[in-house]
Amino acid sequence: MYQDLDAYWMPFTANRQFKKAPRLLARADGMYFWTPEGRQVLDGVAGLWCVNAGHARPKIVQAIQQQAAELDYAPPFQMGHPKAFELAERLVKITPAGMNKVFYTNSGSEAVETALKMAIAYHRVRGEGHRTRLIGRERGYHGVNFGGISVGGMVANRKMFGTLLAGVDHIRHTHDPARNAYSRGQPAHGAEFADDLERLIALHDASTIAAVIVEPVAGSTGVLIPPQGYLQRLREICDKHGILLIFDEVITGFGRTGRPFAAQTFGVTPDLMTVAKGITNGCVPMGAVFARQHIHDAFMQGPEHLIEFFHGYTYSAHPLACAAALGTLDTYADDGLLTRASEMQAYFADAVHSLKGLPHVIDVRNIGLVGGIELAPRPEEPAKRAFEVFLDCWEQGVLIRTTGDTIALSPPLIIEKSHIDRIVSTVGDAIRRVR
Ligand code: PXG
Ligand code: PLP
Repeated sequence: MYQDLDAYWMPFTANRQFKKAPRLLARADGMYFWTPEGRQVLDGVAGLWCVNAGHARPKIVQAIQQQAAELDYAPPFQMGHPKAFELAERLVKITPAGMNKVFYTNSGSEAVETALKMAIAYHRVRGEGHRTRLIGRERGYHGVNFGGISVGGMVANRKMFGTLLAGVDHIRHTHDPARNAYSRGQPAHGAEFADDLERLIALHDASTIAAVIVEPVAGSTGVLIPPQGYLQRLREICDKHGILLIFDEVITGFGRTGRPFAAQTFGVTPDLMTVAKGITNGCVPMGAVFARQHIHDAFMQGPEHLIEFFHGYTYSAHPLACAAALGTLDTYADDGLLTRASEMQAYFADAVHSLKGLPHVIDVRNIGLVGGIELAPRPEEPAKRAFEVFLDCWEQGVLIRTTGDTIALSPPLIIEKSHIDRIVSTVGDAIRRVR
């Protein structure tokens, strides 16, 4: 095995800790990873919320292999290739009604930048160039580029990086454990948190605001489920004031909450939607923005030989990504995976809520195949207790994720009840073992 770990500066990783005791993955199939030594590890987090159909699915593998041999690259500016168009047509068959335009990116972070620029430019092409402000939410995660960290609400991701984007403000988050601890599915209390948007509109005036961006379910900041009625109320306020609503569905997209998109699960349609991760089952980097027809159409004016939207990436609609995405949609359809979370969620909810009452557990949250188990932080050592649970589970052969002192579970959607039992019992044992 190759042992020199020095040169690689790892992303979102405790580099020194990792290099003292590396955790390497060498192979994957179905619900499992294997380490270079051949130890089997059950995947409780779909890689990083992305491998929704499980690992090494044949149709995806073959699609990528064939595409590499047939057309390795095609420039995306002023040129196209057939699979980019085929994929867009397939995607808009599963998006919420009316969201029928697709703009490709290579990651969730790029999808967010694209959606924010689209929103500001949309108002400008309609003669409302004064609408430039962007509103995010506390505890939001929208990737790591400057727009995304500006509208995001994770302090650690923002504080090191200067003044960020100007003209951004944030509504309050929806986490309310005093009223909502141990809710199954959507919490009962907190629709009124959406009214915080009215406060910002009163402060800045609606005519200055381009868009509001939220995750329907906040994943990275600890699995925060929207209170009943909250997203509906956000939608109403945006409509009243001519503000675009952007759902960041990078985690919730492609079946995670029981429908293809969380917009459908919660019955609220945004104007723009960002996706990534599950679009290719994590196999080739890809993201996208879905736009409503009227957003796209607003740009389609002026002389026809001129570019309408000055934006795009060298690798937008990369042939390997498009092929992987088509193989992924086939696999999701073959196995009914875009609705499988709704079939499994009652069993999954019972399992994660069985952890209530264990030492240090202060809340359990769930929706679809997402679970959050929040631990009390150890005094003076925030995040350490959950990280020790993560390490303990790894030793026991189960991969989980932690963010702060919350354990996040987001298994591949092919999961069976026996896997759920194994993941939750391993997490429970680990929680009992850490102090
Ligand atoms: N928006 C949301 C809602 C996300 O969850 C991004 C944007 C950025 O996507 P890219 O592809 O640029 O990473 C994400 C990514 C975690 C975790 O542990 C979650 C993400 C990324 C890394 C870790 O919860 N989500
Ligand atoms: N930097 C330079 C110097 C470039 O020429 C380009 C693209 O042509 C980029 C950055 C952007 O790269 P990408 O399109 O892969 O995002």
